Amino acid sequence: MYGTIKKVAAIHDLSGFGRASLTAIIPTLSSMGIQVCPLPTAILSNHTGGFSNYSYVDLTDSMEEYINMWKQLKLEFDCIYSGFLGSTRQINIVSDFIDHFGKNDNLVVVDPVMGDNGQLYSSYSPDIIPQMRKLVAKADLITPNFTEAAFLLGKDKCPESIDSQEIKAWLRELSDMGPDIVVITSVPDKDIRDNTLVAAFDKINGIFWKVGCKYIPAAYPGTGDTFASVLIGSLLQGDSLPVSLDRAVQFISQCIKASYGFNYPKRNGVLLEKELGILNMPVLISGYEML
Ligand code: PXL
Repeated sequence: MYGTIKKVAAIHDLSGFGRASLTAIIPTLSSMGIQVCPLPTAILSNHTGGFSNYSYVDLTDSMEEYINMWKQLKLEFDCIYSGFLGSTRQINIVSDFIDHFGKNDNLVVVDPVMGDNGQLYSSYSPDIIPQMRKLVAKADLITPNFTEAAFLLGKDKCPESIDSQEIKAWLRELSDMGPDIVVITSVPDKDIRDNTLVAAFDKINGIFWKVGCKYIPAAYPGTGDTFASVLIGSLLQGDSLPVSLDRAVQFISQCIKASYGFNYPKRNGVLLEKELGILNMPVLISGYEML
């Protein structure tokens, strides 16, 4: 028998420095006992969050041949997980990839990576937004941050905070685009002061969830990738959606708290390597609630 390790096809860029995308996703999922098979979208010297310069090799033209080899190898994946794309043209490639490798019993996750703090990332132009909606329609689960959720919903601008009724409407509207599960991260809570939420909607069961944590004034690039990786790893390990959300929020909070006391540039990312061992500790559920 070949073994029972689960496999994730991870469609993201490789950024050499800064602990974002594949350099965060591979160690996180590997630590959770899951094999990551990367399908790189671009190669950068460093991620674009907080660095004004970076080298950039767009891999759009090599992806088709790479995927054809995977088709010849008849690979099968327990999860397809896409994130940062190297060009708008890659939307069609990823969409075809989902058509070929997506099955009834695997999990298709689209993290519609486009921006943060109300702004698009510098490597993207606004024409990514309508294209990304096409990919979202094919996903079982999406994990936009608050800014990306506003972009997908065509909001003129990203509000400063949002109450529970409104965020539920956002979640429902995003699920109407296709996905069964919508998870919005970094939601600034209007109802509780200094609170940041992860808010989620499970369309099949009609349940809204939230996990809150006290706002920490520190934004480290790459935490969205690590968050989605823990969420996916936990779901693949057989945890429920609220437990998986709880584990992902706890892990990111722990990484931020372990990093914040050290005085180094936030753009270097959280001290992931110090914390990965926690992912193998028994799970203590701490804070999920119904929204
Ligand atoms: O973490 C998202 C991300 C992924 N890839 C690249 C990025 C960013 C965020 O800044 O720059 C290249």
